[in-house]
Amino acid sequence: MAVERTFIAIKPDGVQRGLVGQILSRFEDKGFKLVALKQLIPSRELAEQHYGVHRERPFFSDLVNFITSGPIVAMVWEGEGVIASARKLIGSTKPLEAEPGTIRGDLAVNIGRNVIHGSDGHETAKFEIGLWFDSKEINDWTPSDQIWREE
Ligand code: DAT
Ligand code: MG
Repeated sequence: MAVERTFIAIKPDGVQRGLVGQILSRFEDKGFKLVALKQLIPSRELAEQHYGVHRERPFFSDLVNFITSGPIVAMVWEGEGVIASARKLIGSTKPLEAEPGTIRGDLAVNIGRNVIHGSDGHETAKFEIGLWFDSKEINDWTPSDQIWREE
């Protein structure tokens, strides 16, 4: 399986509730590599672009209001199959339907406060990474224990 990159963001509820550390740990523990990270309060324009596919949905304005309401932690994670695997770690969009053991399954109740975002495919990952990060903010690096991660 190819090495990929995905865009992950801890939403304002995750930051306000002090869940940043344990969410980062889940991706580190799994063995994925962090290649970019920053905290920011998204502008309306950025939020509307990010959620552009949902523009016509009834919840769009609530979603944009929520995501711009405070700091988020934006990240790029790298690894084999990381796009689909991150979605599994995150769990279903509706937290009450998300399996225990997933981030949403363990840490959230409401769909409008579901703690974390993760790209849902190759094209969206590429689009979202480019939207949220300048290429200079993304680091190519080799973990010193890389040999223990490979077969
Ligand atoms: P995901 O975040 O799992 O990729 P999505 O892309 O379908 O889910 O929707 C983006 C976000 O919009 C989601 O995390 C929470 C919100 N959302 C989705 N469906 C909703 C609904 N029916 N009511 C309220 N908010 C919703
Ligand atoms: Mg989505």
